[in-house]
Amino acid sequence: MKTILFFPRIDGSFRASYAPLGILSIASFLNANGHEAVVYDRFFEKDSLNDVFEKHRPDMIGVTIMSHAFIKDAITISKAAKKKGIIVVWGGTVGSGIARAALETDFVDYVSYNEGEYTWRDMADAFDAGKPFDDIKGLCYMKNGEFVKTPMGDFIDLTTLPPLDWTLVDVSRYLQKSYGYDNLINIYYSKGCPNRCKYCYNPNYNRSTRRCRSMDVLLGEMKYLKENCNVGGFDFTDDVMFLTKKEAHDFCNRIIESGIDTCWSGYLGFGILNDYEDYELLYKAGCRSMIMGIESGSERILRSVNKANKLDKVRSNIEMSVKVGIVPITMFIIGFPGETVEDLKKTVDFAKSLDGIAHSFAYYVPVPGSEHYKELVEAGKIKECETIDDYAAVNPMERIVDNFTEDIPDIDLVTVKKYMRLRGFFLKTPGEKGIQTLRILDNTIRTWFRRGIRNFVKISFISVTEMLSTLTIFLHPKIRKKYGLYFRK
Ligand code: B12
Ligand code: SF4
Repeated sequence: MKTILFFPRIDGSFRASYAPLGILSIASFLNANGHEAVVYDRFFEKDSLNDVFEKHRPDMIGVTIMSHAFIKDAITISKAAKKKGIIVVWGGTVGSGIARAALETDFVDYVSYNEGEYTWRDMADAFDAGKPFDDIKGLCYMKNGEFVKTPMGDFIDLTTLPPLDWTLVDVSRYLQKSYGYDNLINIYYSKGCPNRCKYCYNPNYNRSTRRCRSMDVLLGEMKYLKENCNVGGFDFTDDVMFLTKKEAHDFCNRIIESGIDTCWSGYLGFGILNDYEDYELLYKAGCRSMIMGIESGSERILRSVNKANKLDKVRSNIEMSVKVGIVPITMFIIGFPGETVEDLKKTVDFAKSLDGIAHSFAYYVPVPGSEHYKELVEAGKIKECETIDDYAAVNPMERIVDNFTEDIPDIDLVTVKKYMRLRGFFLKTPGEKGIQTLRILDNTIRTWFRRGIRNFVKISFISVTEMLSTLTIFLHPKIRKKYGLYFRK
């Protein structure tokens, strides 16, 4: 069977482009199992869909949906494929959760939910053998007007998957600049997380499991990318990189022993590495920055969302990380259900007390499939989207979709977020030559060369508008006073 796996484009997105690991993994697996699959990233490829279908003549296409923002282009791709009589399958983290609405359209035939490798192989085998897809695990489809969801297959033992075939994408397009190092590419070591934070997709999507890839395969890929694709470092997209101190030490020691001279970053949980030597070892193995989800400075909120963070550990882990030269990229979420003004004040105070660190503040958005989402639907606080157009209209994270807090007005949330952004622009973080703004500028200019002048103009416009909009915090002196949103110490 011939397959094209699409990564849809988001018009006007100012986000950096990451390699599409999910569909790259499925394509690598299909090719290793005797089928033919190519990966097509619509952020870059400019050929018309007709030309693409003429060139590859696929029997089936897959579209990944990992954000609502992908839906608009996914519809364009799918409609064009249906006109050619090609079977259309949607998948991905968001795609899995919107199966019914997708299948109620006339341009999606199947939704493959959760991991796609085995499901797609089974579909391809059945297609070649002229058999129906009815009993294939991990599929949703319509039969006689009824929605059918087949049972989920077993989680894949990731150590049995072949290496990602990086020749299926143009690696040079995805190289990023980050804290103190250049030309880094995203890659993954593990999938999932055993924790049960109420706002996260994990307990539902990965059933709170975590699995790792073969370290030999991973090191082989890293070596290949360094030697052949001008890759300077790696950005691990794992939900959480290590569950135990031992795992972290084994990982670092394997990288050191392999002789791959590289730098890397990833997601680090708190309270796992509590000794200074742990951070020294991470640094020795090439770790130069770590994304850390603090989420809230209010212990009450942390407990209410099932987040295991203890604020004393958060502080000491961050301090040790800074001391060895690993840049902490800290994330907070504001506007959790039930959050109060007092909680928000605690979060602002906590963030400010972590000196010299640029924090990322995001608005709380209920993720379909999460515990919170279920609770909010049951409480009648959110109405589930019904049609695919409703889903396409959701704009996660960029604005407040709904306010579920106890007593925090929208304008307070907006002002706090903007303050943190403005504060971050002028910070100089360890490992960087200049202030944060220069790094943002550098990544923006790169889009000129990678995605063309039109995108560059769009992205520059959005970046500048966003930077300027942070200045509106000065129009709200009362809110600044309420939360202490000042720049002097
Ligand atoms: C990298 C990443 C991004 C990149 C995406 C670029 C890219 N090219 O991949 C960027 C930075 C752009 C991004 C942005 C956002 N992201 Co993001 N992102 C991730 C991250 C960290 C890794 C994805 C990945 O590569 N995983 C590894 C691969 C191997 O797994 P996979 O992608 O899940 O693919 C497998 C299956 O899902 C399935 N599958 C996937 N696609 C398809 C397609 C078909 C046809 C089939 C059959 C199967 C299938 O099979 C694959 C192989 O097993 C995930 C978290 C995670 N660890 O997965 C979050 C994640 C997907 N992101 C998430 C979110 C919320 C966002 C944002 C909305 C956040 C924001 N602050 O704005 C934005 C959306 C952007 C926008 N403008 O709307 C959520 C989605 C939650 C949900 N279910 O709704 C996740 C799960 C993070 C989280 N913990 O909440 N993200
Ligand atoms: S938020 Fe992080 S720690 Fe919590 S379940 Fe999700 S991935 Fe795990």
